Amino acid sequence: MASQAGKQTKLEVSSLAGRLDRLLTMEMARVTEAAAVAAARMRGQGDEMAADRAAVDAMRAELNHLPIDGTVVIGEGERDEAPMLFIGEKVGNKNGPMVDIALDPLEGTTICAKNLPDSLAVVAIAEAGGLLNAPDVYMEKIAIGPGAPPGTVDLQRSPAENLAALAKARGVKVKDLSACILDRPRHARLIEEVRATGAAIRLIGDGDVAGVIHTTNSANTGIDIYMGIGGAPEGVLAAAALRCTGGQMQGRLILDTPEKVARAERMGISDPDRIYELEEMAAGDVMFAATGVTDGGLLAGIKFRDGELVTHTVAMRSSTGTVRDIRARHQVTTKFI
Ligand code: VTB
Repeated sequence: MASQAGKQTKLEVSSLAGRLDRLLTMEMARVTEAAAVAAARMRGQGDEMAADRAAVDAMRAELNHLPIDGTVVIGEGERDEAPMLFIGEKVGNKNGPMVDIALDPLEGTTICAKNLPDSLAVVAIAEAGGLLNAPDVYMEKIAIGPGAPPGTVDLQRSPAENLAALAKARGVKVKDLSACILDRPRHARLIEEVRATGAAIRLIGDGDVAGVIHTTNSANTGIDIYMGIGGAPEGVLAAAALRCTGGQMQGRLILDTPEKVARAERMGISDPDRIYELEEMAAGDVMFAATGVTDGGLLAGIKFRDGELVTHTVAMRSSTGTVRDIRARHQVTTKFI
């Protein structure tokens, strides 16, 4: 019986890899488009909660059309703190494979509330068991784009050592590099150390999913490396994106209280100091989609025009490495109002 069940899972997984993910990648774009449009109505309104709620409602409705038997593993929070899209919630119409879902209907609620750059609606899908079940704690992260030799950056090395290794790999000087870091008091020392090397820094207010993804296209974004401590859920989402684009990333959960260690243990994490490699945060076949809510370096924000609206989405999958840049003009129907 057990081996029968094992076979079944393998079959499902191979069909996900071979067929369904082609369709799902495009369907995921619809999911993030809907969430982004809903949130965009709230841009600059100063109401983070309302913007998030609008995005959550829209994303959930769209997710339930997908032909998947999905479980949210990275969501709006744990069951008792989030009314919808909580960790463990089942989504999809069940006519499809079992998959893990990581989502953030509005990554950068504050950015959206102030209408600043790079707030996104984001979803990632992986084979069941493929995404790290991270608790909602902080994660120390380091990420670079594709093309450098494996192991070029490492959380166990100093910022100066990592920057020197990246500069060497790219054939540039350290002072030619640009690091993206969240503007937080906890990063005072990191910022000082990076400044001492002569590298440039882009301090961002929020939005480190975009911050990490920026490293994969440094020619356009001007960001070569992401460093510092942000949310662990955002870390898993960014890892899913990097699995598709190529690049390197490591993450270490910050489990600095017994309560956090216990929460992580309940999610199956036994070593609180473990450094997760990219493939350990997002394993197997992975798909990722993000739609811009506000204008940013990664994606344009939603544009409302007379009778239509324009969305800008990136949709990608790891099995082929295809990165689709999708600009869509939608007729304004009741669906989007
Ligand atoms: C970061 C940021 C996110 O959470 O992950 C941040 O990139 C971490 O938390 O956009 P703090 O704000 O406590 O530093 C977000 O701001 C999203 O909540």
